[in-house]
Amino acid sequence: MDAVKAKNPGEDEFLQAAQEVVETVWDFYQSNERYKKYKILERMIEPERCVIFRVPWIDDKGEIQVNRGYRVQFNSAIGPYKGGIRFHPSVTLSGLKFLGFEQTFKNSLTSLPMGGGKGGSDFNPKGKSENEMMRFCHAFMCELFRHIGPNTDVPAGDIGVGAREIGFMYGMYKKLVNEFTGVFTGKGREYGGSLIRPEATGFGAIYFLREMLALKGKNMKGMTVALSGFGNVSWGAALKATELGAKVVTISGPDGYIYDENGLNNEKIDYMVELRSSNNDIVEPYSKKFNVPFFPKRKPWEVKVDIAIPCAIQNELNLDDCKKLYENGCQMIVEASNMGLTADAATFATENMVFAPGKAANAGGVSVSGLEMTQNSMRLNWTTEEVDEKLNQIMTNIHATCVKWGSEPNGKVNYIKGANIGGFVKVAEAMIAQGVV
Ligand code: 2IT
Repeated sequence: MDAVKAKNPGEDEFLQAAQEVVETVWDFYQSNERYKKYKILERMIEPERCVIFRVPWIDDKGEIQVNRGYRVQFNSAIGPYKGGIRFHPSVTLSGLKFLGFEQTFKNSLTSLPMGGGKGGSDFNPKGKSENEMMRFCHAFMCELFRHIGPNTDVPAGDIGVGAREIGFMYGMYKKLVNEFTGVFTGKGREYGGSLIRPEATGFGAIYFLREMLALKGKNMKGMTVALSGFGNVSWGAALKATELGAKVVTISGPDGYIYDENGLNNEKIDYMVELRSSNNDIVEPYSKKFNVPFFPKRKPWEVKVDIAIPCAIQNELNLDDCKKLYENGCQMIVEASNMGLTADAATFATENMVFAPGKAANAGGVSVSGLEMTQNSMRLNWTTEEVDEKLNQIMTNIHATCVKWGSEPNGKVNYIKGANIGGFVKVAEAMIAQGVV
């Protein structure tokens, strides 16, 4: 790690993700002479390629704006680079390297043939008009198109990038290369998108949670759940958790959180979609509409719940939050966001509760992306039931992989270790087979 730190100065998020993997796979790695001989860990920590580019565009006032675009192509040992595009003012190279690194392990865990990548821009979608969104997406793609392709790199959405933005980016890609291919996932249904893709990350996290509970002889019925965020991931998780009999009592935004004692229902979950499309990035209107308390500038981790599911952004749940949850009787934390817990919080949660890391628990999104790629290659569409059943099976298998590699002598499952070793093995074997490239 000293060498990694020296080579990547100031990249705190990337170093946090790398440190966690190095720590948890270390004993396993040391016990395998081949991995050491081929310097697999050293090579895996170095991205294959990072592209950084200028994105100039013109806003509604006619003024020129300049943003920075990125695509981190982390690892292509087991398939084309695959991972989302994030538009958020917090986007940096360090952030995208952490996400691309995690994505490599996550995609390996899905068992589908996808390498790891991530991209994005420091562009802030908040308050932008539809025309501005389109001009920005087109400008972004005017450079990105030369680095991606259906067998090279297949982006998707992430924070700030939904079906609308994917449509704009896909349109410009298609115009520039003059080819209709499955180069993006998360596409609209009309032009190759998969059913269940919007729900997939949230549904997958709840399927994973169902397996965690089953291992303890429990189920979702009557469990109270705190969610953060009110975007796509939070929405899908709320939908499936509610369907399975749990009571979701919080959602949140950058402005604070709402506490809905009676729990979300279908009408309220539908309203989450409306809130998101307003593009204001605030959750407070929910409290007015449904007459429930709103806690400005606070995080939902102070309420009494059985299960907490961070669904927003990296490091959104710190050690203090984690201790508060624990003291209030929370038994499980499931990361639906990528690296939602700070490193010390993840350690505390693993030691004192049951904790599932994002690269295992939120793999449902990219799994259905993989299924979208399959459908595009076959030029046919599966039904809702077919896709959902495959997603369910993939999440159940990822859980089994975590149990296989993460079971401790005391009977507890260390899901961080299980996910990291489980994801590592396939990529490592493929890299060894392909030689020093
Ligand atoms: O973090 C993630 O796994 C995603 N944003 C989804 C990536 C994808 O390619 O569907």
